[in-house]
Amino acid sequence: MKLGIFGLPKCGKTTLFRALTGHSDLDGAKRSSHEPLVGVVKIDDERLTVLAQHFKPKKVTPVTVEYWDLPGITDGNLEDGGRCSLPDGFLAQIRSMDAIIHCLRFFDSDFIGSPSDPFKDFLRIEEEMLLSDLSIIEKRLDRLEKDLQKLRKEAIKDAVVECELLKQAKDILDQGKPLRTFPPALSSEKLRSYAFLSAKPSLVLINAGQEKSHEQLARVLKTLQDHIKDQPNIIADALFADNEAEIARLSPEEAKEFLADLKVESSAKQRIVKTSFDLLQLIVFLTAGEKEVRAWQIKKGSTALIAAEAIHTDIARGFIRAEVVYYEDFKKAGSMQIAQKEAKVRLEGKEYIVKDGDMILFRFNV
Ligand SMILES: Nc1nc2c(ncn2[C@@H]2O[C@H](COP(=O)(O)OP(=O)(O)OP(=O)(O)O)[C@@H](O)[C@H]2O)c(=O)[nH]1
Ligand SMILES: [Mg+2]
Repeated sequence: MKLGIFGLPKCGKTTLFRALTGHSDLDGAKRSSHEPLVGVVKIDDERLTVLAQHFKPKKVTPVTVEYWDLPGITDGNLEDGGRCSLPDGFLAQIRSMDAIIHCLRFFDSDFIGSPSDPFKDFLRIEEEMLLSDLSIIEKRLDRLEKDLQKLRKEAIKDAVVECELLKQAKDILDQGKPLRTFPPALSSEKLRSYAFLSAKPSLVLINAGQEKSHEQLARVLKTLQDHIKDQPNIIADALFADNEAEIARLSPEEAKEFLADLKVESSAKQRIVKTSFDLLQLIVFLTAGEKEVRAWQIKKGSTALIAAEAIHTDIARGFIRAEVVYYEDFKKAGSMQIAQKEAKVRLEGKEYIVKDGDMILFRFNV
């Protein structure tokens, strides 16, 4: 899973990146460069720990998340109604992400001119995204309309369907609405291949300074949440990224103490991973044996065949059946033999819909 962090200059992207990845060795030179920073984070999963105790495998492999700190947006002068700009290279990078994390500044600083207004910043960037999507659509429509005369008969039907969809999408943008509110932008293969920015799964994160109270934070978060409440594919949350970046540098024991002092249960890092899974509608299934105990991520609603394919195409090709036991049932039973005796191990076929927490053993034949 690749998540790209972006936002206006100096909104706290790199601080957020550090909070999420625990990276601390970011010197000034690296920070100011326009190269993205990439951090891979292993997702803590208590289930893997329990399974590892049981199977004593050679290897334990958790699911990982890749965070990308994407500099690149430049800011126009607000007073002049200036536009922020999303350069092409930056757009290409954003399009290759599974989801975007939109970082919003909610701290004031002597070095940054304007006072922070997260909601206003959100609207500004969203507007740029709409314009970027609009320009793609207009170019494509232009091309398609020219091509229509030259196309072979069979290809014409496809082009007409695409044209129609693009025109409807353009209408939505012309009304100032993001494409995530246009269902075909999420469901149609044709439109999805454009990777429209305003339809991309988005996690909007308000980065609050320590001087802000929880009440102030709740208020701006609510404004944002009210604004997006009827939209799919977007979730808003808030955090104190500076604090969280400190926590991320501590040992697990120290972090626990620090969190207890702040009277919060878990770090934002864990919460944000969970939110990202929800946003992307991902679930985890598990495989366990003496060689390896491993967590795998797949889309919610995936069949056993797709799960098999996530491991290896050979397993999918030679699929015979899946032996499935729900993790909690296995844990209660204490061993595979007992789980089997209690009839908790089921034999499932290719079409079985995998659930979060299923432990699966694939039987296959190659
Ligand atoms: N007061 C305060 N300052 C913060 C906070 N978060 C980040 N900063 C400061 O704001 C400045 C910018 O933070 P960065 O995390 O580097 O922001 P950025 O978005 O990565 O900046 P660019 O990559 O240069 O666009 C730094 O000096 C941070 O120390 C915060 O919560 N409160
Ligand atoms: Mg930065």
